[in-house]
Amino acid sequence: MDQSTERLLNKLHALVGPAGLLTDADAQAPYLTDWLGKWKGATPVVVRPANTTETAAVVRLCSETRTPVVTQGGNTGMSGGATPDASGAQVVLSTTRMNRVRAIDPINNTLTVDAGVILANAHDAARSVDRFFPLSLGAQGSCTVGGNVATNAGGIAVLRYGNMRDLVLGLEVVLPDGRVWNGLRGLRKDNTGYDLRGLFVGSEGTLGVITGVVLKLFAQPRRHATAWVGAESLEQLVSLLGMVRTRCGERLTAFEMMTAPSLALVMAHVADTRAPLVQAMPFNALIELSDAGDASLSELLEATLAEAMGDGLIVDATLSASEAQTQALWKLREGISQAQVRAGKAIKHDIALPISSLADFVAQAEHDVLASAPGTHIVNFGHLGDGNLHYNVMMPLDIEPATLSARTHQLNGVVHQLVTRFGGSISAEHGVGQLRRDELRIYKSPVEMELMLRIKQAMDPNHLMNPGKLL
Ligand code: FAD
Ligand code: 2HG
Ligand code: ZN
Repeated sequence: MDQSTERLLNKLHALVGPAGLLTDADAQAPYLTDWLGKWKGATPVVVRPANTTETAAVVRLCSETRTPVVTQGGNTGMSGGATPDASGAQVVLSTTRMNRVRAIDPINNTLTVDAGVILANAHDAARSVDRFFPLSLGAQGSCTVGGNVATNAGGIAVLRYGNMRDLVLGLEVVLPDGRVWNGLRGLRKDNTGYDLRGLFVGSEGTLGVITGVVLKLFAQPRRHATAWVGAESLEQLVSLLGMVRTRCGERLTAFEMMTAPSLALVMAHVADTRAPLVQAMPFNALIELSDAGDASLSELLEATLAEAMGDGLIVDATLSASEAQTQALWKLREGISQAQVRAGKAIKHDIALPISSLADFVAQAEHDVLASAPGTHIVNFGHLGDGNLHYNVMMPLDIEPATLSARTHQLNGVVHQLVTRFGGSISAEHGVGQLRRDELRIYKSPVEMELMLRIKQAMDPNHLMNPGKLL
């Protein structure tokens, strides 16, 4: 260890104490790679401040010593945003010790938490006052509220409640020079200038460290109805989405799509999964209604699906009859990421398209991907109700790194050019991180890139906050 690193570690030790520093290689290891095992990095130290004051002191010290900072929450991100680079110069700042619920206000319908609070614990806190926080995703047992803000996370209830951007009322942020911006307001209306809060949503650790969040709460749903349906084509599922929206209104809470290969993959690689009791079909959807009142949702969903079947939109459907059946259906959907990790290397595309273009896009993409890489296995699933597909292409587990890299480059070009032609986005909900950083320049306009770079320059002139990510 050189002298300047040793001095830095001594100063950090004085700021956060021994419980706040990890220097041992084994203890650091989980912080130096991502959930997918795709990126690996190095760091002189993982710092784990206990509160905003300590975070501010750490960031100020890093600013004075020109030390780059990589903020990390639950480390479940899918774009490599929380992994330091291999230089060994970047300090990892983990928010996981900042895990207090600060305040709950059931009259204002707000929950104020430290940024390191795990999403599932925010759900529990809301439930403790008979309220509901709706952001819901497969990683909710590990991801943090701060990470959800920093990536503008989406998940399965966006079509009803919006993504994280719509669910955050206020933020507290440690700025790159160590000052604290206290924007922890629980207001639905506040037209006092530029939307600073909005700037930090989706900023992926490049503009500051989020330390506190005010979340919007909703009425706790009391009734649920869940169904699995099978259809011949994606056009039919898109029409069904329109019909369910019209018939069921805002009670429609989730509309998730899985192709037959996605379903086969999860059943082959995730324990205790079995096919739903419907005919095997090329396109399947998991639909959920929920309501805070007493309406009988099962009857409503059953009648809607019977009409859809009568119209020839779906071939078969089953309504969940118990909580256990509902969990089993959701396990099929939420196990797909894990199944992909076990089955091979996935070349991932987290894309958004206008819902009206989804079916044409998928037909064309299948043609183009198979023409470019014959025999390839496409795993296509996602949040149909948001026009968000996880359009992943599987490669074998033992593929050579150079071959994987060439294939990734080739297929990213094929899929993303088509996404652009259809007016879509190359990153719907997982963020840019390292994964899409270089492609961003191709698919965003020069004006957008320049505006983002100027904001970065104004807020972080020394480029110390998560360098090498997003921009
Ligand atoms: P991390 O992975 O630790 O960090 C992600 C980014 O945020 C990094 O750039 C990091 O620097 C930055 N960051 C983290 N905390 C802070 C902070 N306090 N201040 C500033 N910057 C910060 N995502 C979805 O949107 N929808 C899904 O349905 C979904 N499903 C998933 C399912 C599985 C099984 C897994 C593993 C992931 C899934 N994800 C999904 C991706 C991931 O869970 C989300 O991106 C989540 O929001 C990341 O939170 P985190 O705390 O783990 O952040
Ligand atoms: C999901 O919707 C996540 O399950 C992960 O966003 C998607 O693994 C993926 O590609
Ligand atoms: Zn998703």
